[in-house]
Amino acid sequence: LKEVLAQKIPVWRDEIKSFVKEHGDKKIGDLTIGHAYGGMRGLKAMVCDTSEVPPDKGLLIRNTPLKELQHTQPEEIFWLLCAGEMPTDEQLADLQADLKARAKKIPEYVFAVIDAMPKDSHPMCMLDTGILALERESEFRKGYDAGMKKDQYWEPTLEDSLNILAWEPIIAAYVYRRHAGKEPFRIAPDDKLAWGPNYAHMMGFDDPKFYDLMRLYLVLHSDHEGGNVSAHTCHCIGSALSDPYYAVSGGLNGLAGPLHGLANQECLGWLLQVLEQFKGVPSNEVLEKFAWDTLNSGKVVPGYGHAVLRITDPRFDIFKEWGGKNIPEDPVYQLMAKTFDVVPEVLKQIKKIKDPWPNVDAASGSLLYHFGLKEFPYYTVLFSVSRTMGMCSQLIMSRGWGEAIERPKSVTTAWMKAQAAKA
Ligand code: CMX
Repeated sequence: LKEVLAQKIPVWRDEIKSFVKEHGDKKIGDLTIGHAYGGMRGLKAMVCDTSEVPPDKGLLIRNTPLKELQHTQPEEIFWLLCAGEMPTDEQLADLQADLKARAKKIPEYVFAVIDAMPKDSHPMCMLDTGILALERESEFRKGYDAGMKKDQYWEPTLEDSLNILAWEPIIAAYVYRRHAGKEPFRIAPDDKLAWGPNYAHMMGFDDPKFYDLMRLYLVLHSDHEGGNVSAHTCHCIGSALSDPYYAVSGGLNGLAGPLHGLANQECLGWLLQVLEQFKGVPSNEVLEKFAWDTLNSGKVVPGYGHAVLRITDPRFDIFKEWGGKNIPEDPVYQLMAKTFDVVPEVLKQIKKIKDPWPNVDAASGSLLYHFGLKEFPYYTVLFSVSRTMGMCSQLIMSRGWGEAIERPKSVTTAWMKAQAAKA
């Protein structure tokens, strides 16, 4: 991968530099007071080449629709995110062997750091702390301290990223077993398994169907362009030339929010509450009333809506299809599928909601639950392991073309009011 990027990155860098030199003063949009107070929604003010999310199409990874990538391995997706093309079989085997070799070198102190935390600390906090603790290993920081040139920044960023990707499933599996009180807390990796199935194995799951679900889960959550909270946070921290351990850990802290990655835990809770209250899958009418009750109590219906998408999330479709093939009789799966018929029609009646359709989180939890992964607070950790591929590939790209430190200008409400009066 490093050899491929060494060919491509200088070309991309030159292209971007001359593009910005020639067109840097051209206007690409208008900025309103609403943007500044409204979470900068839709504002085109950052660049991400690894993936994009057209509101009417959903995720494209390097221009390829996700549905065309659903049978791949996550390692292939990481390659695609970084290099812009799929690896050959030989390149894939090389990356997989590299990750396995790195996994063997995980520093032992990370487990002691996690062991110092109470067992009921949130799994996301344990994971983020583990990644942050490993910052001592950063090749980027060592290179920077030794006076590395700007053109070389991407190389140790790749090196750190590969170590993080090799080590994170081991830490995440340890967090799972420790948090759930399943001894032994550590299960050795199986060298015969690929990255995704190996993670499942280290968590203690060895059903081939679950291996496949984990593979799919890690593919589907890998990236979602640059402006979402986790990617943007990681990008912002990285722009200060903080190394990937700082940046990824920071991004994951953003993923831990209930409006972002934590929604998958909340969504499954919502489905189980329905099953418990109605002693099984209720009728459409009952489900509709339950959705209205949720909304009228001031809560969101988790798993529905999106800041960018305006269609059913293709990741939801892919998971739903996988469930239909593999676990069609499961009641939680059946309820999840039924909510798809009911909830959008309810949300469409609320004018302010721009997207009434399900996002990825509406489906994932029900599938995990079927296989016995019932510890909801853990679900965002799975999301994190996958999203690390996106965050790291975005960091490698940014360091590759020498992106500037982020520094938007904030203004006061008094300034905004003065602007409004002038306009
Ligand atoms: N249930 C109830 N209200 C909803 C809603 C839902 N599922 N989706 C949006 N709304 C509300 C918003 O809370 C907002 O209300 P206020 O103006 O009173 O604050 C209003 O509708 C307009 O929101 P929007 O412009 O359509 O959507 P946003 O970009 O503001 O928010 C999101 C997007 C995902 C946070 C929101 O749809 C939501 O809270 N959904 C439920 C949680 C969820 O599934 N999150 C996971 C998203 C996937 C991810 O990024 O990880």
